[in-house]
Amino acid sequence: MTETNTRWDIFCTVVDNFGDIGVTWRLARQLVAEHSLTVRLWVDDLRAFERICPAIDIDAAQQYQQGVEVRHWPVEWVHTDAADVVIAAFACNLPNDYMDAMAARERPPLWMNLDYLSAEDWVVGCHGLPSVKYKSVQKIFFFPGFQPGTGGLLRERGLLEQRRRFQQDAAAQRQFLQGLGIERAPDAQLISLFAYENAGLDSWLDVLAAADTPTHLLVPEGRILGDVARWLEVETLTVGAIHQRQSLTVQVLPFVRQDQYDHLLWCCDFNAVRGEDSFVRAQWAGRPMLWHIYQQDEDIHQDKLDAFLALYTKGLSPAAAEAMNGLWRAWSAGQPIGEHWLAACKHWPELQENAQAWCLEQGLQADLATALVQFYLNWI
Ligand code: TRH
Repeated sequence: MTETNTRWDIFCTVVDNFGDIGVTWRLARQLVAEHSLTVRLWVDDLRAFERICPAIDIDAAQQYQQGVEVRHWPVEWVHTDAADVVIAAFACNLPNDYMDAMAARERPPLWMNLDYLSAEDWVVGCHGLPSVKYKSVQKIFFFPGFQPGTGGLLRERGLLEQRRRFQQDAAAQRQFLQGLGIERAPDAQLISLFAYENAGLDSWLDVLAAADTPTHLLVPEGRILGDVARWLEVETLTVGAIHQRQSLTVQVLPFVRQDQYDHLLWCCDFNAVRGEDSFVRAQWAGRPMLWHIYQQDEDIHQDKLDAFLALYTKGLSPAAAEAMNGLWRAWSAGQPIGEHWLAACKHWPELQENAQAWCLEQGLQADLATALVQFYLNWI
């Protein structure tokens, strides 16, 4: 369905953390692997990129990774011709010279702003609308989303089938976990924890430690480690550290490649995730989850959280929905979640079914890369 030989440029400025590069790297790879497109990914911070893709050479101005031409976006821009499709991720500003190169093309490129993910209703109405114009080149809003009429979510071809097979294969899971140094006790529930700093963590860990059943908590290196260390009353936590407190085992994991992180999510009974990309990946895992939303000025993230919760909990009984709402809202507000966790545990089978059903429902939508390509084909 694609026009081969179409050239795409994706521009990514790393604002903070790993979501900006996480999303654009995933998209770039998919456009190459599944749509045979020629893709350049311009990134201003190769160090952040290296964390999710260790093969990156942080000193290279140009390199190929998995078929994607990765270009270091230099402070001093060097003139280059504009591509057929130009994606500015998360409203980043393109170099002036590149904008002129877009305008100089005989046929202007399709210029799109790939926006942040939100479940809010207005997204459906704004997806695909014109944004600003530069000379003859019109910019278009492209919104990812959960509802028909949006750009959908990033999802690689065959991902859900691959995930299902892996979750049915106990030996493959054991082998994967052992590769990360994880020995899972047969009766222990496995939880992954990827979050920003969170004052509400203590109460959760208290409850997990005091529980009758064992929990193995896996914490990838990152911003929440300071809170975990404080709760454990240890000075520091480094990769490989394992601590036991009553029923709770806490283990610090290395930051792994994106595909390995997917497998980790697929192994776990419950995943705490954050930001945008890990949030989506936990949904594809089909297991109950908890989202630490990225905090924005004037609490505007609150509307995003409420909008997602309304969609995600629509199939739950009122009691289970209330428990999920309480848990998610408290966690994102940095409030104690111990009691909310216990309330949610009462509805565990229902939460598991809901996670599966939600994943299947979302899997019926066209994935974001395909939607972008289709948008281009409709546009030309
Ligand atoms: O890192 P994040 O918090 O990123 C973002 C940015 O802050 C961004 O500016 C903001 O706009 C956005 O959140 C909402 O969370 P996110 O989006 O989940 O990105 C993390 C990426 O890191 C994701 O691609 C998964 C990947 N990852 C790994 O590859 N290996 C790992 O071990 C872990 C824990 C994550």
